[in-house]
Amino acid sequence: MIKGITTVRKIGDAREFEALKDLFAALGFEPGKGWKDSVSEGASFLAPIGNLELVQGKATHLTDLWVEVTDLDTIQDLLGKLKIKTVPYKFETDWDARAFIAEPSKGLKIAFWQKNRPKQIAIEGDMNSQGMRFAIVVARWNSFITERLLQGSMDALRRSGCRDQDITVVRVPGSFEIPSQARTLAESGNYDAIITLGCLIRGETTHYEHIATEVTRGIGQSAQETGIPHTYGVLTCENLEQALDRAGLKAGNKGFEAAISAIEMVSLKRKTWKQNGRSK
Ligand code: DLZ
Repeated sequence: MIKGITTVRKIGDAREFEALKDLFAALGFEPGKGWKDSVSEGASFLAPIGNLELVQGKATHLTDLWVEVTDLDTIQDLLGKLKIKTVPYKFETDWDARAFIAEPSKGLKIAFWQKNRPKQIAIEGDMNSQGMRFAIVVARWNSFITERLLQGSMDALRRSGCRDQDITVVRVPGSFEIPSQARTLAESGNYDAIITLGCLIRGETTHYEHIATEVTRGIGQSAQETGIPHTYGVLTCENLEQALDRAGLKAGNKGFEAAISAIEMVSLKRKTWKQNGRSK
C-alpha cells in the first residue's frame, strides 16, 4: 500500500540549506524527521496532503513544486519581507485558483497557490499578527505544563509575524488568579488580545470544579465587559498524562491554539469594525 510521497531537492550549500529550513518553518510546514551523516544532511517538511500528478499534452506547469496555501497574500507578503525572490504578480490558473512563483534558492521554483473562494463569504480573521499587541497571562501552578503552553503561544505569535516587543508575559500564582490579572491588562488598553494559560488537574486539585468554573467564568466575563478578545488556554484535565498530551505531546499544544485564536479574533474584530464604519 502507498503511504506517502517524498520529493527531493538538492540545495547548493550549507548556508542556503539552513536559510531554507528557517523559511519553510516560517511558512508553516510541519517539520518531519530529518537525517544527518558524515557527508550530508536532509531536512524534511510535511504537508497535510501529498499529490503526485502526471501530466501530458500541451499544459504548461512552470515548476514541478506546487504548494497549496490558505492565505496566498500573507505568504507573498512574508516572502517579500524576507527578500525572497518572487515573481511580483499573481496569475489565475486553469482550475479556479490564484498563484505566484517564488525562487528561494537558485533553480528551486515553488508555485504557491490558493483556491478562489466563492464570492459571498463570511467575515473571517486572518492569521497575520504583525502590528498586534498581546498579553499572555500564565499560571505558575503546574509550571512544567504551563511553560510548555507558553512556548506554544510564543511560537504561534512569532511565526505569524508578531515582534517580541509586542508580547507581554505576566505570571500569576495559579489559575484562580488569571481572570483578575487578565482584566487589569485588558483594561489598560495596551493590548489587542489577552491569552490565558493555566493547568488544573482534577486528581491533584481540591475544589477542582469550583476553581475551573470560576476561572472560565472570570475570563469570559473580562472578555465581554472589556471588549478585548481573551482566549482560553487553561487545561482542565483528569490527570497529568492528559495535561502533557495537550501541552505538546499527543494532542497538540493548547497554548499554540489559544494564540492562534487570539490572532484570528483581533483580525476579525478589526475587519468587523471596518465593515461597520468604525475606525478603531
Ligand atoms: C490551590 C490550587 C490547587 C489545589 N490546584 C491548582 C491547579 O491544579 N492548578 C492551578 O493553576 N492552580 C491550583 N491551585 C492554586 C489556585 O489556582 C490559587 O493560585 C491559589 O488557591 C491561591 O489563590
